[in-house]
Amino acid sequence: MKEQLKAIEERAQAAISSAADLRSLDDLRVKLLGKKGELTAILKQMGKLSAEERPVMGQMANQVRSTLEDMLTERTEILRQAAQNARIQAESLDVTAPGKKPPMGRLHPLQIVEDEVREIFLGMGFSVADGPEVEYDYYNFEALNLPPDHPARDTQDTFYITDKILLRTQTSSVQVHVMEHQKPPIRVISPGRVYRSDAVDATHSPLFHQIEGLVVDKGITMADLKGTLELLMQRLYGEDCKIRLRPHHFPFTEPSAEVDVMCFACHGKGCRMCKNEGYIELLGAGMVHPKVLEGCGIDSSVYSGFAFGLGLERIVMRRYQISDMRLLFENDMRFLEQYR
Ligand code: 2NL
Repeated sequence: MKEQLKAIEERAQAAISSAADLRSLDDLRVKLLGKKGELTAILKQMGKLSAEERPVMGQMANQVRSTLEDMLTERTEILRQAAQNARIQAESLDVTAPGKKPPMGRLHPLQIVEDEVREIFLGMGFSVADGPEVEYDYYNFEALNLPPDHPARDTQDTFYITDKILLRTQTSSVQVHVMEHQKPPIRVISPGRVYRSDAVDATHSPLFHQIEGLVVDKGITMADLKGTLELLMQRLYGEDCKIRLRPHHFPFTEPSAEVDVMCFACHGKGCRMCKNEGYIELLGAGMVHPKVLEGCGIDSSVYSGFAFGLGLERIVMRRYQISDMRLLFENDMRFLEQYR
């Protein structure tokens, strides 16, 4: 029995000092000292001993028990300390580590160029007018000298909601509202979304963006129109940029012109980019038709004005050399991230 106790103590010592964590130490405590433990099993055999031997063995068993308890306590303390150190290590915070950058949003290329055009016109004394995208037929067509049977009102091009209400096909409608409410002098631009029933391809989208401009005052001439647009293009494309006006027809202006910009790739000489023209068509413009002025309550014998309309997508595509309009609407971050 003495030897058994000695053996238990030795095995326990080895097991306790090699216990790797608090849980295995707890298992050991039960195995050694528990009701079904090794030491208890020996104490149960005490009955077989003689009266002289019993107290000696009893004392020895108690000594072993208290040695084991001390060893367990000591090891528990060591392991608890180690666990705490590990946790402190794991939870420690390096306050000098560089921060994580939050992902920053950025402006869409359409917005970048729209803002630029706004700034250019604000600098020339224009204000910005806003209006509804769902519009009465009257403001989108009729007030602009497009009577009900005019081919430009073809249902193929226009999203009608009822026969009197539609999605605006141009932002001229906004300027008609301005002319109804404001006496000349008028200097406004109206940027915004417009809608046409076009199939999607590299140069068409049923939703696109337009910036229209309108100036009405005494003595406004075609020279004001040309000077204003030339300044716009020089600001957008460089000081050496030239423009060219070609006769055209719009129902809402007379005379009307298509405005070409000198090709920035070849400076007018002719190249692949401009299909050997030297110039690239960019917008439409003209002197506001007297009928349009009169319809808005402006006396056309006193006042005259010019107006123009440009497609924002076209300007953006030219600026950044983007060949497919769909890229502007797909919202692929890998594409959009390139522009600032
Ligand atoms: C184009 C270019 C244009 C206008 C828009 C306009 C607005 C009012 C009165 C007269 Cl309120 N005109 N806008 C003028 C000329 C051209 O847009 O290619 N349109 C089909």
